[in-house]
Amino acid sequence: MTMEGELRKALERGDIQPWFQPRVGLRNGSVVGSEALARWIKPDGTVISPGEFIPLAEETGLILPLGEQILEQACRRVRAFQDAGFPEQYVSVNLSPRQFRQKDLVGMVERVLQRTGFDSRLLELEITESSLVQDIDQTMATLRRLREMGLAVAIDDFGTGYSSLAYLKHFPLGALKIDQSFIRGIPTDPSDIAITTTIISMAQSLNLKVIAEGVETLQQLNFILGLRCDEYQGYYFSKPLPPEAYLELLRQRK
Ligand code: G
Ligand code: G
Ligand code: MN
Ligand code: NA
Repeated sequence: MTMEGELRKALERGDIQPWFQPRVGLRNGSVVGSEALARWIKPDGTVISPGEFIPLAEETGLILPLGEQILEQACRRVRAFQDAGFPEQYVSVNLSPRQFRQKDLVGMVERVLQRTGFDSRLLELEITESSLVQDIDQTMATLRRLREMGLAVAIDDFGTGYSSLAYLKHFPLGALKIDQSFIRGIPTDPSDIAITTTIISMAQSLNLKVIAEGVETLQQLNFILGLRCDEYQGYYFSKPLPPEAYLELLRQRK
């Protein structure tokens, strides 16, 4: 079977599922929520990472049904975490540019929230800078409607794209996620230090939440702790986890 055929079948069987990487609040070190990251679980248990199937899903248009399925599964799973005694757990879900521009994105999100009974204030959508700048008027309209529904939109991989800083002022956004490439050079690379420091202070001035991605060492964690960054995620704390393991982690830290 072609890879596309296999992907279609996996989608029908529900073999593509979200795993969850903890997001840790820097104020008190608690796990405040997670980023949902898609995994293709083959019938033999092999786990395929999104880098290997998201690009194909994008090319073939399968990203639209796949994206809806991941969003719905993420809301169902996190709703279960909430019901299990963690009522404030939120989740952040990635949207590729094609998903962000899909006709009726807002309606799709609304229907998923209804089907799952998920609180819109606990859902964040991650888009990249390239999604923001493709059609400014449409972007503004979509962001406004999402904001009215109570959702937050975060800019993912911030600092690696080409968006104008002026957009940050005009678009109703919720958060910036500092790209892991900048965190990697901390605490030794002077450019990465300057960029990270600047992004955090700019986010504060614009009243945006700021999240450091790809934190792998204690030195990196200590550096951002000194900068009043809001949250971090990365292998230093945890890799993305299957839902059962994520819930277990929440329970152990309670
Ligand atoms: O989990 P991992 O680090 O392998 O993810 C690799 C890439 O795949 C990242 O850029 C991530 O944003 C993207 N990705 C992961 N899950 C999803 C998803 O559910 N939808 C979309 N559109 N992209 C995803
Ligand atoms: O593009 P996006 O930021 O959505 O992708 C997140 C990706 O980064 C996921 O594939 C996730 O598995 C990966 N990731 C998360 N934390 C770390 C980390 O500390 N180090 C590295 N190298 N990758 C990470
Ligand atoms: Mn992301
Ligand atoms: Na990112």
